Amino acid sequence: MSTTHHPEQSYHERSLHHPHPVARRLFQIAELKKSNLVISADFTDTKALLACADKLGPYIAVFKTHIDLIADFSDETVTGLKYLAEKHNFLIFEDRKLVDIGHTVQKQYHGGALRLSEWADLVNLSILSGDGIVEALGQTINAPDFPYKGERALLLLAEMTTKGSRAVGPYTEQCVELAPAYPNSVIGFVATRALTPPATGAGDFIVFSTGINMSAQGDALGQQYQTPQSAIARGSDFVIAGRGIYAAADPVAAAIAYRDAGWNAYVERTRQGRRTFNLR
Ligand code: 6AU
Repeated sequence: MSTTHHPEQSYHERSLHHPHPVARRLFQIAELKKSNLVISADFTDTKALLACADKLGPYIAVFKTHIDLIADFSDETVTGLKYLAEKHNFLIFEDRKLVDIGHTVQKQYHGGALRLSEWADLVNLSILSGDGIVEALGQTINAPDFPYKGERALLLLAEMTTKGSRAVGPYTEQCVELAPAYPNSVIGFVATRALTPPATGAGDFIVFSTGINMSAQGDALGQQYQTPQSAIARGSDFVIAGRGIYAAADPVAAAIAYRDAGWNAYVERTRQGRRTFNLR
């Protein structure tokens, strides 16, 4: 492994230079709310999902859903999420992990039972099936008659947090190689660390790190955690926490603590004006 140091910019500066409008909005929200926190709202009914979005909305940059967990998913879910995203100024990230042939994912994403394109600013996908999935979803979100043109973007699931994850090595490297070919759709990665050196404008890939918890090391089913400080120090841009926040005795206090930990770590990193990048 070789470690190099690269100059890097603040969220504000990145919001000015990023070529994709969704990325610019995300950086603006982070800067405005002083938050790089994403709540992973893994609830199973609409009422609990919307209550979480309303209660924690002020402290987060992004609200992450697993919409297929919502047993009573309906128009009310969609309308409520869109209303609260507007009210609290956050983006919505559907953690759908699309992975199939292009023809199928287009239908899973646009229309279908879950209507992801209507309400999810961000959706993630795996490139296990190759480039076709990225090409297909890119075609959908950039089609001239797509109603949310310029308002939707993709994240590549480049690494996973679980013990024994196979999303490593050549798989991760292919995510990094492929992303620059899709500047109109791919804005970043789900990964445990920075995968590319910092860049301005084109080539600025935003890293979302999950597996974030300030008090646990993991769970009984293979999840492995790092702290917000560790993820940000390793070059992550946004930290995703679920049970560490919503299962805490006081979720608002937990959200504030995670937000402050993530933000302070970011301030510290950008104060140094550079971040470490480990090629491996
Ligand atoms: O903080 P937790 O452990 O309660 O929740 C972690 C959330 C869950 C997972 O489905 C998701 O993050 N996740 C992901 C994502 C975001 O794609 C990838 C991964 O490798 N590990 C992981 O936990 O909603």
